Amino acid sequence: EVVNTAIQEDANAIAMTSYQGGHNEYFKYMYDLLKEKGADHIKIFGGGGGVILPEEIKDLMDYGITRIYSPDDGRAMGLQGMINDLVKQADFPVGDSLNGEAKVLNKKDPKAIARVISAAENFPEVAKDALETIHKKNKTSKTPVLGITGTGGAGKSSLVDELGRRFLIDFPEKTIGLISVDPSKRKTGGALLGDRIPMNAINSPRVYMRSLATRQSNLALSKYVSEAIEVLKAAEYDIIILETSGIGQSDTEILEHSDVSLYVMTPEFGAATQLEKIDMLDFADLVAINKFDKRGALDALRDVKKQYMRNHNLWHEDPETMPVFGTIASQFNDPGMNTLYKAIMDKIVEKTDSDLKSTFEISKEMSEKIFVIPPARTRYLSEIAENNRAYDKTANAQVEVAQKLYGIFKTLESVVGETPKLDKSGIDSESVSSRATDNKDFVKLLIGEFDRVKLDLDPYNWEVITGWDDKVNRYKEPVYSFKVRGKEIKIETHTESLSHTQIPKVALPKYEAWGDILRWCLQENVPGEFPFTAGLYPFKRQGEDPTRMFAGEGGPERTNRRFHYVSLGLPAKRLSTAFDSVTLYGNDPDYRPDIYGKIGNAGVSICCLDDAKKLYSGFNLADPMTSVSMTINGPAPMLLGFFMNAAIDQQCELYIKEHGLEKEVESKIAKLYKGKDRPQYHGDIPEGNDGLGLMLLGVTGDQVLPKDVYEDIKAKTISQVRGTVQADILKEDQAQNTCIFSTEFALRLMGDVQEYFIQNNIRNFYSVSISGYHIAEAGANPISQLAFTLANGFTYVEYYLSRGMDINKFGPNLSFFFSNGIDPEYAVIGRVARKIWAKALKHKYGA
Ligand code: B12
Repeated sequence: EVVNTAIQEDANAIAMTSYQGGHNEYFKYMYDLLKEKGADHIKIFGGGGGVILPEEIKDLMDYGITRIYSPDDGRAMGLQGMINDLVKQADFPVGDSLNGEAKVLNKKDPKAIARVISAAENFPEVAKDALETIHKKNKTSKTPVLGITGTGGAGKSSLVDELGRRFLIDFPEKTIGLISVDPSKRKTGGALLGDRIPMNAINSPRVYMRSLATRQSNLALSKYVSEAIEVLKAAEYDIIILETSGIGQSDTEILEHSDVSLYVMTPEFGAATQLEKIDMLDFADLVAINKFDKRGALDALRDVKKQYMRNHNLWHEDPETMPVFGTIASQFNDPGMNTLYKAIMDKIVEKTDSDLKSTFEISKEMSEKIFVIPPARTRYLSEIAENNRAYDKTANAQVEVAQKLYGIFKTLESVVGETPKLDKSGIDSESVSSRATDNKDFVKLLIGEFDRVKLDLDPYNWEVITGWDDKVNRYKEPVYSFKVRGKEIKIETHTESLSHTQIPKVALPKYEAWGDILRWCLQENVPGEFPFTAGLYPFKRQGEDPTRMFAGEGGPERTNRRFHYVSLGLPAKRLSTAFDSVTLYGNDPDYRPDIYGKIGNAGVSICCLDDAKKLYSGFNLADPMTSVSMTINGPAPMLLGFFMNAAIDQQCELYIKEHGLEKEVESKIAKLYKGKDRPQYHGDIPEGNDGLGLMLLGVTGDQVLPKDVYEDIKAKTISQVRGTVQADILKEDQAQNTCIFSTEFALRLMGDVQEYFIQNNIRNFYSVSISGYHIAEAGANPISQLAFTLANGFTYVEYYLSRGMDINKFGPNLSFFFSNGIDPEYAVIGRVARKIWAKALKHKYGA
């Protein structure tokens, strides 16, 4: 893809960052491919921080890579210095000589096409003869040109991509030539030819695309556009699409170059009178109102249709028949895009001699955005901020009340000479009045005042105040017991120091005033109690260190050996799995030279169930002391499927052994395999691995056990497994980029997984690890890291709620993961996160 792009664009150089390993193979393959395609004049520049070692840099540069920049280069030259160095070596005009390319254009060799266009652009004198031949040849050309223009940011490139995709499906044999023109900046003369970025359909041998810069100010088209079109006509493409940069009045220039024209705008054109100023509404054959999901889209559609009628003197026609279409190009199989595509093709057939009669089938639906978050809920982040501020405000007001009550209480104590008794309703007035002698009236007044003020105190907060001493005492007891998911857990509250001093694990503040106590309980509190500032559970888990055994390199056996090595003899196995980039991007670790070097590099390669079985073999995945985390996102549902099935098949294996069914099962497997080789664990089984999970390599439990037995084992296993799958697709979009599906589709998959978790009682496994780490590594400070991460978490909450899931059912399956650093804010990142999350979940979402 990279090499083809560079050739089509007649690029001078490719600049590439490679951090994932496999750079030696990758860069050399790129070089070889360029050479093979006769394009080794294209220079390759690269970088990859410390990942590319100095001796590798030398080796790559000896091979022919122009320059690999190292971190030392970064330090010595600075980023700008490196860019300047790259540009200096790559900035020369191409196309200074032609060698008969014009004569072979109809072979559609991208290199020849690209070169003739460059010559026309950079060396008109050199290209003169070739262009003359081309012009002569084109006199009989019937290739239609579709011109597309419109306002900047209207989504033209995505729309062109969607039109191209439909064309390629509609006409399985036909080809597209595409020219995209981007504006040159007047100040620097440079242009970012970025129209390719949103295009996916063009990665087809039936498409040639070339970007051009306008090279002149205030104009939508490059001077050389007509020559580029001529070149593509001579190359005998079946349709030519010309997309322009769209800057105001010069839009109409496109009409000179096109047979059919399309104007692309958005609903946000301002007042209807603004439409008077759009020249293209006089001339365009068709109009698309893209981003039709924006507010006011239907009004815009009506206004533009009316304007079109006015401009074209179609007063007596039905407005509905005007060629104005609402589209959402960013949406898969958008009905509006389908209608637009069909209308364009019909228009091309009507206006030109081409044989492009479309058989594309369309429905009568209108473009309607399928929202992940319902439009009525888009203010959720503001609502959460309002909710949490309201909580703080109420808390402060309650603290005031509590402090007042404490003042009265202390006064009473002083007047009566004894501490008044407290009960559920307030002060036990009997006990106090009976003691009061000379000051009866005053005491009565105080009690009355106490009762009056107390009306403003939430009964829950009164319990907090009156329960404080008990709470303090509970942490003074030697053992604290609490329940987690119905299981009673007992934990020692103190550790003993060298001098036999008892050090409390949880030390409560020595407050006496009720306001202080209440503030602390409402905003901090002990671990395990709302708002969970100090932690989710009353105490840290015992018998399990808060460490993970992190591994991932090579194939599953190698990583399995490493997992056993790092966890040998430890009671808890907390396996954390890093996958290689091939797995992260959902690719098949096949004989593909572009990914070959990355397989098993900086992560383990897992591409099927058997790989997962080998990876975790010898660890009982259903054991409460085993927990597995998987750093996987794009293909998370698939890898989770591998993991769950590996766990189920382990339990099937234990069942088989327990019931002495080995022979029977072996013969069933032998029958299934009919003498073919079975998958196996390669190499020696390491110390600590008892082979659990390897019996059913190549088959699954349901193939060898009765259905009811298998279903029982499955249901039990998946409700027992412990761990986390990262799966946070929003942060992928924002920071890490291992996206393999659209964000919408990936979110739906996440929702499906969560629904499955609820239906199947999967309580000990987190369906997502909402990740701040990646956001931090992409440049966020601790504050913005937390803000983005929590926002992502709340987005999942809103989305799952919109699918009808119960917050109390999916809430426990959500987990978070943050990055740490040396700024003091990091020291409190978890506390702040828990506090914000808890207040929102409880008070906004009713959890
Ligand atoms: C930040 C980071 C991330 C972030 C990236 C966020 C983002 N949006 O940019 C996140 C968290 C997403 C990430 C993820 C992963 N990462 Co990472 N990551 C890093 C880290 C810490 C810093 C890289 C960086 O940006 N440095 C800052 C840049 C500006 O400096 P530089 O790298 O030194 O580059 C200089 C020059 O080389 C030059 N340069 C670089 N490229 C180019 C290109 C051109 C054309 C030019 C002119 C110059 C140039 O300019 C730079 C300025 O001086 C490195 C470790 C490290 N300290 O290098 C690991 C590291 C690269 N990651 C690594 C790994 C394994 C991963 C994952 C595969 C982990 C996993 N298994 O899930 C994933 C892969 C994600 C993916 N999409 O493929 C490994 C790679 C190991 C290997 N190849 O053997 C590293 C080395 C960490 C490690 N030691 O384990 N990572």
